[in-house]
Amino acid sequence: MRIEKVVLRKMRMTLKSPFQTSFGTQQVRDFILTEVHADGQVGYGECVVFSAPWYAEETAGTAWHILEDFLIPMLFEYGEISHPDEVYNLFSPIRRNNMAKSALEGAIWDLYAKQQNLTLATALGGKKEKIEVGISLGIEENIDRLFRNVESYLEQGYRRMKIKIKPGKDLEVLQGLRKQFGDLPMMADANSAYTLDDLPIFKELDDLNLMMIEQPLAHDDIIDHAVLQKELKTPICLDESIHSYEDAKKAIEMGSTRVINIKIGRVGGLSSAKRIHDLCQEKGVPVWCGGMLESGIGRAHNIAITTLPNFTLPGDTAGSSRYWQEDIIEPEVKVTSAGLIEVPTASGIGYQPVPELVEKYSTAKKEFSK
Ligand code: OSB
Ligand code: MG
Repeated sequence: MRIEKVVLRKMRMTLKSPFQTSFGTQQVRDFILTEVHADGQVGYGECVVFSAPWYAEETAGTAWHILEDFLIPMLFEYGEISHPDEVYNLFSPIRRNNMAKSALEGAIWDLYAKQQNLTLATALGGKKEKIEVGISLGIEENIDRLFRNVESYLEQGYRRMKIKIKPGKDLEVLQGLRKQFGDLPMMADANSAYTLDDLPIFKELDDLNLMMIEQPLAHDDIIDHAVLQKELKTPICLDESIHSYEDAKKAIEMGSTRVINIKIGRVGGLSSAKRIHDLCQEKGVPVWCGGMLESGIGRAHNIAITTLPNFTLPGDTAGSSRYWQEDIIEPEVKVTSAGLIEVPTASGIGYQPVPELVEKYSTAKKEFSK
């Protein structure tokens, strides 16, 4: 395929309720949608940036700049793409900026799958018809609200709860949930809020039979995580520390992580996500798909990658209604009462963006032609 046109859209959507992590609270989601056009077909991608560089260094502003001034010109310069795997290498002279890269690469994967008349899941090599999902619950100032959230999402079918923690909102909260909800599959995500000085807290968390503790220490660390992992029976799962195949390889070899959260945007696209998946499978490290509070477009990509066989743990890809009053795709992503999402069977990402809704939530649009 030869990409003839790229469309970027700045999007602004508002979450149903504020989402609090150890690094801050957000309710307004500023992100970018990408379209790539070739041979009369369109592929869609989502750039999963936030408005501020708290989770990662990229923002909606930096990603737009990198897309407009570097990646899109490189793509037009390149010419014929025979397989989307080529795009990761094409973009490799640009350091990091993985979410910007992934937004274009994902759209190219969608377009490629549509041209082959395959679902994106099948094009990636996935075989599952249903995927198992969990839900990520933010920190709540009012603890009763968190308990009510857990109860209500359990009723809706979600079978695994991820609870955000930060110093002062950790042990007591999780002990309370354990007491109230018994052996519910539960894990914690610290988003880098702790240091090795907090070992006593981790020792106590270690008695709660958590599925894993996600990114307890610094976002750029793999050494201290290895030290901490040796002290714990609970697996550590890295999120923020893993940006590439090489990062995953080093963290596994160091013993810093026993599970990896794969986010397509954080690792620079679907091809990279797939390589990390394959490496983890080879090393006996289970993976799951993380979330970035995506719209339906990004969510559809997450569903597709989760069909690969080593995504053996439920991910954070909850249904559209957990986030949005109205999602921008048709049909919405639905979670069954058994905590499953049925993988769509239409070609490409398998969901259609609704033009009026995409328009409604767009704050800017720019077209680029070769
Ligand atoms: O650490 O996984 C994370 C949301 C924003 C930034 C970072 C994270 C998260 C989540 C929510 O945990 C995942 C989701 O529901 O999309
Ligand atoms: Mg995380």
